[in-house]
Amino acid sequence: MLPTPANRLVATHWGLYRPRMSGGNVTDLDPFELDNDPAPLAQGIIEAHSAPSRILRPAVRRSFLEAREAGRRGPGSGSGRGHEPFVELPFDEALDLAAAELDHVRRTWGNAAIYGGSYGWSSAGRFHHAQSQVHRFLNSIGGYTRSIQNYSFAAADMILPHVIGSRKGLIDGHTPWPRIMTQARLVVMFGGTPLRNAQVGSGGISVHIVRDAMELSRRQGVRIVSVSPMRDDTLGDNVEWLPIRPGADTAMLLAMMHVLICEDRADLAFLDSHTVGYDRLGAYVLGEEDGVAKTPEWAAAICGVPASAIADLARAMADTRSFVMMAWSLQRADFGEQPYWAAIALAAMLGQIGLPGGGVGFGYASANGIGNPIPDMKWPSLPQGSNPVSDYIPVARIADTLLHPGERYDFNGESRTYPDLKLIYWAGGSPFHHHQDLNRLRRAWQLPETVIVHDSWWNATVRHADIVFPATTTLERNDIACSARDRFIAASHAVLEPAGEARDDYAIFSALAERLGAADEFTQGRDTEAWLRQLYLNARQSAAAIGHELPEFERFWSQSVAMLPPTPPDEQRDLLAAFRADPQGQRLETPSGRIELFSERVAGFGYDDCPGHPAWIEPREWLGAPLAARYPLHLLSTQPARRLHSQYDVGAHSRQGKHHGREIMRMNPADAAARGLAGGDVVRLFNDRGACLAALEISDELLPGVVQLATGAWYDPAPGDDPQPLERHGNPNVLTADIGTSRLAQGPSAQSCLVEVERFDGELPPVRVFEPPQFSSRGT
Ligand SMILES: Nc1nc2c(c(=O)[nH]1)N[C@H]1C(S)=C(S)[C@@H](COP(=O)(O)OP(=O)(O)OC[C@H]3O[C@@H](n4cnc5c(=O)[nH]c(N)nc54)[C@H](O)[C@@H]3O)O[C@H]1N2
Ligand SMILES: Nc1nc2c(c(=O)[nH]1)N[C@H]1C(S)=C(S)[C@@H](COP(=O)(O)OP(=O)(O)OC[C@H]3O[C@@H](n4cnc5c(=O)[nH]c(N)nc54)[C@H](O)[C@@H]3O)O[C@H]1N2
Ligand SMILES: [Mo]
Repeated sequence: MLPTPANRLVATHWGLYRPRMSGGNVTDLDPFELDNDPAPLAQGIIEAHSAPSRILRPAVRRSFLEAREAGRRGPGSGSGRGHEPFVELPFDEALDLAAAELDHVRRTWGNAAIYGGSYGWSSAGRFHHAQSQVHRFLNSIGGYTRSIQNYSFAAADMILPHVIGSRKGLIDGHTPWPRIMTQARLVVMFGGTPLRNAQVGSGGISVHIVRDAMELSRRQGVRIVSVSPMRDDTLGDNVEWLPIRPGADTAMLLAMMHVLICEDRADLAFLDSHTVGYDRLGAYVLGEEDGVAKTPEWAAAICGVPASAIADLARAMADTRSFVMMAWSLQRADFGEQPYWAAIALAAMLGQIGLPGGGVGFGYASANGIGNPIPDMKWPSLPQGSNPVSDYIPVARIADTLLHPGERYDFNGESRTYPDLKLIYWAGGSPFHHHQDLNRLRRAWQLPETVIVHDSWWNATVRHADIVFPATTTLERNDIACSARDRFIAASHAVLEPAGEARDDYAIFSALAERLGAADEFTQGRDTEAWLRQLYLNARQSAAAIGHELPEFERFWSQSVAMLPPTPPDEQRDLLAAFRADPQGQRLETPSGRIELFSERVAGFGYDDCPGHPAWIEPREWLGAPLAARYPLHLLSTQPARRLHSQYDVGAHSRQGKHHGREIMRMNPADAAARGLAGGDVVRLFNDRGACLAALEISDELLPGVVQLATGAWYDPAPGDDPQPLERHGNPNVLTADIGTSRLAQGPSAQSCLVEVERFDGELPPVRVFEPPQFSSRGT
């Protein structure tokens, strides 16, 4: 299977690239011809291929290996995960050991004791998608405890079905960008539209669309208001910035509703025919429920946006075709369900939901492809089989589960029990990147008997494993890429030999399945090429079902990409337009069939942290909290501009964005002056949960009181047994809190985080995480 050299392609989550080759090496990755706003993220992956931190051979944590060789169970008697050297093993021996661990656990405690949620973005490519591979494998050997939801929008995921009966407007079904920018006159963006985030789209990207959409808004003279603690979230001369205190948007939204109600601007006809609960929510907004009228003055004191600006914006939205956009970040916070519910309620009161280019939608720049007018087609993915184990945990409750097995917790109206997990299997994700309160996770992570990880680099998660398998990267294997939010299918060609002894996840799982008597079920007798042909056949059939012909496999493979046409303007649909046109015939899947501004069901759960209507509930951590007396800065751990999460942090593109080898933290000049800090200083961020270093950039793009430190610097704790070691590299998750958004969603709440910052005057400790770990031979 060989394409002509000029047609070679490599697919990533941030775009398609043409590799330039010389002497068997990749020297450059040129962006795909049709993409006029390509992401520069790709360059890092060439260097990372052979970085010193590449995992070259299977390896086992030393005291774990000693314990097993002596016939002992448990996690080993050494200093613990994340602290010990590794012993490299021949591949077959490591496979035998991993298979024995899986077999022991399933026989002794049952498959439910295996945690295989394995949350994470993996790489683009439908076949070598590591999370699908690990799920398919664990299903083939009897199942596993899974996770539900994601870290991106768990709170929204749970609240939206109660409010509009589905997740439309969150992950799909959005009113397309071109409709908004040609039909609406005013777009209010809570959380802006940071182009840095729109570089990325899960599964891959043919063309980047957000810059074009913003350009269209400028040409059309659309008024854009960005409500955000950060000015440079959105750029353009048609953009006005309304700085807002983080975590306080719900107060502002409620005050806008107050204006609509008191000035008779609420669309009572729409509220009457398409919603329930306006009376209950209205009573709360007017203060009839709790004696507090949610006036613009009330909100201004909370959120910092002037009362007149709040009122004017509400009036302007009522006077013209308007659209409410909200970034996913707002709900990764304490009570993150509330701003989402409030945004829908505001749009409903405006009566614009389902009108051309009007209404509401979420995450428009949180990823490329949201609001992309693409044909409605189901792209193929690797079948995962079925899981005989029914138990699951909400994804962000992993540390709680490990620390509190058997304890009860509330979740979306249910009372559930945390399972007792003995073995953790992770491939394609990095909990020591994505989880909050890493010092707590590190404690919890010591408890299970066995941790098995596949990855390509010695990042923090791998360093906290017992058995490590070296996985190939995108550059080293053939695959097929496509994305639910795009209209391409691409070949991703192997262009390099695997580093060291690295194998595809599929090969590793096939070998384990063989040892565990599940080879046929896992592989179905197919090799990689047979799977790629099968996946492609599925795509061809889906395309044919909607009237599009994709080329046969050989031609596709050599031409490397096939695209479906975009949806023509007259076939593009607005979110909930069908429901607007026919609220009886197109009932929503809520109990009332309508948009629920008050939900009897949610109210019935009796949660004070998520009542029956959108409400202002003071976050545990925000600038108005008592804790702000000690930790007066609100930390926003945004997505990183120079990488995808922690991926390719080892590469040059990401490392060029650091200073003194540390991640850069931005801070307003007033806050820097008050602390005697200068740009370029190495600073220490700290709170009661931990501390990390970062390099200071002073910037008036940020509201005073707010600091920004992107996620994804590989977690690099100082050695030793301090339960809160200094993190040397700039990883915000040593500072964030590991508390569910509410009992309803139990989502991650990373954005609600207070810190203090001081200059770091000590001797600067080196960042060690890009070096391989310490290796030892058996018994030394
Ligand atoms: N403080 C804070 N924390 C956050 C967030 C935040 O806003 N603030 N955001 C959260 C969000 S939205 C998300 S989605 C998560 C992201 O969290 P993750 O998705 O876990 O982060 P990644 O760095 O993408 O981790 C993917 C891992 O898989 C590995 N990998 C890639 N391809 C392969 C492969 O083919 N095989 C194998 N075996 N491994 C592979 C990569 O090397 C990497 O280590 O982070 C969350 N964490
Ligand atoms: N380059 C790059 N792009 C990415 C990713 C990546 O790792 N790298 N990750 C992808 C993933 S998995 C996801 S889920 C998305 C996440 O996408 P988002 O959740 O939208 O991303 P964030 O960067 O956390 O936040 C976006 C903006 O919201 C604003 N904001 C934060 N808190 C508040 C608040 O309380 N109120 C208001 N009004 N605004 C606030 C901040 O100013 C911030 O710049 O990004 C995706 N895009
Ligand atoms: Mo995400």
